Amino acid sequence: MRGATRTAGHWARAAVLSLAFLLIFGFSGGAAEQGETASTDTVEIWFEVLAPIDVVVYAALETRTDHSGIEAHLLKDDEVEYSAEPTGSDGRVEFAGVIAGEYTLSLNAAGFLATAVLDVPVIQGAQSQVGTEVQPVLLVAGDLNHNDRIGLMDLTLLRQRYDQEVEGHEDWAHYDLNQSGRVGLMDLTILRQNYDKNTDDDATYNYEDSEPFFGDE
Ligand SMILES: [Ca+2]
Ligand SMILES: [Ca+2]
Repeated sequence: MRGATRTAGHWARAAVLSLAFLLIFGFSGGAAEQGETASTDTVEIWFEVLAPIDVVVYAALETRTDHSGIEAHLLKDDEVEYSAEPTGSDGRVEFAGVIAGEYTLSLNAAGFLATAVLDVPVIQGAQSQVGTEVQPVLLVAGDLNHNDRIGLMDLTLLRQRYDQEVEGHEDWAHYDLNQSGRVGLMDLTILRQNYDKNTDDDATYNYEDSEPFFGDE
């Protein structure tokens, strides 16, 4: 699988595909014994119905031009079903071989509000997409302690490192919200602008209701 780790969903898909091969093989074998040619129409239909589906996501980190390191998961009933590789600088995520259904897309990055897109449909025979290159799902900057709210704790943490270079400090490098190499006035300004924002009210979207989560590609 490209871009995703093997989870329960992967093994379920593998089981379904194995069953499909058995059915196709059984059908063809039975036809051959009776001196007939196996129907290629039937084989094509099976492959179309069971073809793996890709889900493509475009995400972006507010205030940054490099959107690396966003972790993306597809959840069902609060359980992680698929995990993608963290994004590269373009913020693109790809889940491969997803079974049809409705999922919650979860996006996380250090220093940003945890973000969710609810009710993402994954439909047989179509590529699902969340966000576009032009309008990616934006992660809100400033949740330094990752407690789903931008507030006094984050402000306090930023002030503790104010006017310091981040090089060599992996544990708090994400306080540098604009990736300037230093925790400073711009980071403080960004955090203040987003003060009081939280995941429930400001970073939880419903695919059915919200643009730009419909893909147009
Ligand atoms: Ca916080
Ligand atoms: Ca900075």
